[in-house]
Amino acid sequence: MKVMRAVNTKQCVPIIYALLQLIIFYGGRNVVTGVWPLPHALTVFPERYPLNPRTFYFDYGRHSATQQGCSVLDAAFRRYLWIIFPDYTAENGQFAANNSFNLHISTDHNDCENYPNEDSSERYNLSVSAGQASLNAATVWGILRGLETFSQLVYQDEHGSYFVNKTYIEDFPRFQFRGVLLDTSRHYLPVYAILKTLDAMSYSKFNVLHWHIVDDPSFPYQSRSFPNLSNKGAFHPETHIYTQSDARRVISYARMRGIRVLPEFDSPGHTRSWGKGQSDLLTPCYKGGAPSGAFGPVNPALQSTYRFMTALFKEVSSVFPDSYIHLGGDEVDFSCWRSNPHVRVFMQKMGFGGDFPKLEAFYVENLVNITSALNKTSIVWQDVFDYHERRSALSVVEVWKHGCYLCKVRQVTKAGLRVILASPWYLDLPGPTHNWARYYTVWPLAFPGSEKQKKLVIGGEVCMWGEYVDATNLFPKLWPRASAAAERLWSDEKQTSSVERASPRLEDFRCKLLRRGIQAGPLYVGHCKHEYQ
Ligand code: CP6
Repeated sequence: MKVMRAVNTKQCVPIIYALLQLIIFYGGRNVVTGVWPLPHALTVFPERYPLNPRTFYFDYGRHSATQQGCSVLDAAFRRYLWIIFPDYTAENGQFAANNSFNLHISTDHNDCENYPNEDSSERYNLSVSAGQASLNAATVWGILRGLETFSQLVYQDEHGSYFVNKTYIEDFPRFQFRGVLLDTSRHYLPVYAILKTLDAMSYSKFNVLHWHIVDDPSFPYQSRSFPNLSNKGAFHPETHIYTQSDARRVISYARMRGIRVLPEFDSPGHTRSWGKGQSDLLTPCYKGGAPSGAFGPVNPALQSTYRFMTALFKEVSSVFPDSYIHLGGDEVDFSCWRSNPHVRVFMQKMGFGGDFPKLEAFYVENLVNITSALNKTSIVWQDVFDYHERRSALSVVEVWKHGCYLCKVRQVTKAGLRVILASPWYLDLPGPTHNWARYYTVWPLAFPGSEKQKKLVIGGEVCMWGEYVDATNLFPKLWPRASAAAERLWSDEKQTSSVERASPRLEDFRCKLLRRGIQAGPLYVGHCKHEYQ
């Protein structure tokens, strides 16, 4: 069965949207209010089909490039069976349906054993009709997104019977990079909390976990080449670390959900914990002509620093398969460098004079070269862009500072560099104004610039910095507010510009998260049919 006619999306969108509103409005209680994030083209018809969990099957189409044995999809079928039929056990339930229902999967490529990457297509078409549905995509990653959508279309009536409406969907992400930053240095997050976050991310179609794994307070990454970094630098050398096998587990769990894992080893600032297990790495600060006993950023004046970084990043790039690596480069305090006579002599020798931003730029450029020799694309925080004179040496810049962040996006794209936007999505910050609507009403491309510039905005990321966050409050802080950003990054902006229209859909989605075991926080007064147990 042919899945979708060719649709001129631009023309049909308002009509489809009006139709959808109508159906939601008149459909009554039994019609599910929707999919989050909103698909680009979605038509839900009033006809509904009963589903019976005992006779519901996933199968691979005859012409599909992937067939049974595809690790990513076989595992996804098992997961989604439980998600689609949450209270199903073999004994319970009177189900309205006797007929079977088949969800046919078909992909153009066989990429079951690959990792998702920056170019992976996540586009899919889904068509639900009597007794069957067809889900087609170029890649397995598109199928994963489509399975998530299908799972959100299924609902139960007051007797617990399952239904899905006749539906056509054509869907694809607006931005290719849709990330969540987790900070495991300010507080250690147990591996299970990271895995559960990956589950929740897949429900909102996020596709990048930015793992801010080390920072000033602790160094939980257990390095094979430099075991003292975590032996001395972690909060606890055995219980508060991530072994290589922990990291591999996170990466593999993420892959199964179409999520990339992008590690950040932030330097030269934010590295206090590194100094505990690696002597002569940090800059000794001076006071009154003598070392004060305090240490500052990584010492950029020593050859040994670059030898160490080369070995560390070589190891890191063998553990983390993603082609991106985050080098940090933010918030470097120059006072310690300034106090150190050896650093000043080095600067004279290099012709930097007293220009400390030049020294930082020199340091970061060395790291960029180290990582590009390892075939990695480096991301840096915007500070590096601001300091750098040779901006062409950089590739991806993450904009994080407040104020006119779109001015910065404009400036970075004008320099021909790619941008990830984080400024409007700091979810760790408290306050009554930090409600979901604040994260929803962000317009990443609302800056004056050419089409070429707009294309350089590859996406955005919600940041969950860890100062006030650990496994006790991570989930209600992240969800469902991160989902507001997820819709901004996935869906068409014109169709999703209204907070009022989004509100009941997000309420509904939050209840779905609870049903799936994610402790998503309440948005406002109300209740869910199935509250968190
Ligand atoms: N840690 C690191 C942080 C922050 C940054 N880098 C940060 C700065 C300001 C705010 C929130 C977080 N905690 N390593 C800046 C990118 Cl408001």
